[in-house]
Amino acid sequence: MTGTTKHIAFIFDLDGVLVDTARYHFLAWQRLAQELGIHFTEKDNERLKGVSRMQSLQIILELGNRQLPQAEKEALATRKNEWYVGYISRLTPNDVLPGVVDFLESAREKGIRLAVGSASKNAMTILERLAIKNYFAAIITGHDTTHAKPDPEVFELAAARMQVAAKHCVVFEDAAAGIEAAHRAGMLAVGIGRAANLSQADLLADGLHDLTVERVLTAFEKRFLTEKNIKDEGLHS
Ligand code: B16
Ligand code: MG
Repeated sequence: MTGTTKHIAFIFDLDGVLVDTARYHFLAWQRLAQELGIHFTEKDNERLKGVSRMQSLQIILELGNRQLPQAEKEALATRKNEWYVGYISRLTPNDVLPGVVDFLESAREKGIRLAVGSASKNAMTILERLAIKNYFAAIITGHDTTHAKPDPEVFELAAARMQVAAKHCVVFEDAAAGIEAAHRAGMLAVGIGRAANLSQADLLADGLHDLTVERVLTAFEKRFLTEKNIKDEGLHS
């Protein structure tokens, strides 16, 4: 894309896009499942990606055919989270996924606004541990939303905070529910990872190391902008 891109925003999911915290979620959930006598595998863990904490617990309880009162479920989710917080306290800037910092730098140089849209209530801590928090003009976490992906709330909120129109936002997501949320918000969706369930994405890449900002902007132009509205909306200077 030529000209400036100051009215465009990139919104990144956290787990699976900027950092791989899924293995820590797995370790903590597995520990809880073991205590409950429920068999829980890495394959089962795939179903928890992008899913909220309470929904994740519900999936595990269903695997074990168990029903528990709400208060007990909340206590279990809190226990799991304490273990998880212990694991992520060991994160360092070396845990940022390959290509992320270069990609963020390149986008920032082009004047693109950057945000995080994550289901995690631990997102702020994780971004601080990774030392990448300052790249983002908006950080929306599980504390800010009431509806989980595929509801578009998290991405709509990110766009509103940045004062960028939804149609000018691009979402980077590793979970099918996140791709659906992006589309429901009227945003372009870039699928990150190899999962077969990302087939709805507008563009696919193994990771940000496998992508350039230019390639994303080309897909963005193709999808959303005709030559006419590029001129009308002043996206090019
Ligand atoms: P927490 P994302 C999601 O992060 C994880 O993929 C998912 O496995 C987790 O259950 C969810 O956050 C909630 O996390 O327990 O820390 O609030 O992919 O939306 O960045
Ligand atoms: Mg994710």
